[in-house]
Amino acid sequence: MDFDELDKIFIIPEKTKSGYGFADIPQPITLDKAKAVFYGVPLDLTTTFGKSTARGPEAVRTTSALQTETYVFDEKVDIYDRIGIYDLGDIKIHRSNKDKKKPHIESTFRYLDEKVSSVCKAALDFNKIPVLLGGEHTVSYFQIKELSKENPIVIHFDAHRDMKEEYGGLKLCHTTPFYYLIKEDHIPGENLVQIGIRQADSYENEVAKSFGVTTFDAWDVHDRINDLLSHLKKITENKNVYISFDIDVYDLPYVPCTGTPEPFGLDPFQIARIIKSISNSSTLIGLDLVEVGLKNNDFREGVLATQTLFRILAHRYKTM
Ligand SMILES: [Mn+2]
Repeated sequence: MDFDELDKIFIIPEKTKSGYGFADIPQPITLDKAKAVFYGVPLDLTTTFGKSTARGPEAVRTTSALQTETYVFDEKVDIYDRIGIYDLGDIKIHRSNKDKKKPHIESTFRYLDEKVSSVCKAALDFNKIPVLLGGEHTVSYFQIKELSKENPIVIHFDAHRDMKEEYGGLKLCHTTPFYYLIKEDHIPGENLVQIGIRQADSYENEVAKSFGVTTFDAWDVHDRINDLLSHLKKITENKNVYISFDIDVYDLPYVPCTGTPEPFGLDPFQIARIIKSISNSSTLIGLDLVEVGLKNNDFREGVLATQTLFRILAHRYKTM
């Protein structure tokens, strides 16, 4: 699999709604020189409450291109001196003009499963890190499934477990990906760490426990962050690491546009400390940042998402 063969599945960044590539800089980075490949999946199909995550890639591209500097202040490094980033664009999603009927959802998911798998395969073949910008959290399922052969520790930042068995009559949807990743044996529950959780039903909590998932809920982060930092450092030593980041892990006032903001959330300093605790001997193999929204021209969430991506990518991993 080659990236050239994938060309036709993408809308190039300049032709997306944003009109910019991620963190556009004067000297363009070639795919050849890039270590991280960005791509957007602007899907908002099964979300039920706030609807705006289809504009996530747009929010991130626009703020990263127009507002944020590429110098990562606390890491004292320019992001491009640490890691080359190439933006592939958005996966084309053919929208049905019918309302959201179930067969449409299923066929869209089948299509995305195939396309996301192809991007991940190409990334692995060429030793690059796929960075998926959502879109609703369902899209993470396709990427993690494909990368699960690398046996990563999966670090999942979220207000929600996303571990329901079904929701509104749907199996795979934005509240269920982690249930199916474990249930279908793509990742062992013991390899999943959920951080910042503060909304789940009792069934999800039981499922997480029976799967052997490690949880540091929002109160654990608030009350005993040092336990989390030392745990993360230890379990990621010499391991492959995958990060799935739902922007709603941040506290409600930080995320004005996401679909299901929750109080009692984390602040950016806590997130930065948690990211820094990942072992330097680990290898980042993939990343997704999902549920970023854009409403009323409010780009605050896009800035936060961009700066979070910069922190994750500027962290020192083994192969960088
Ligand atoms: Mn969430």
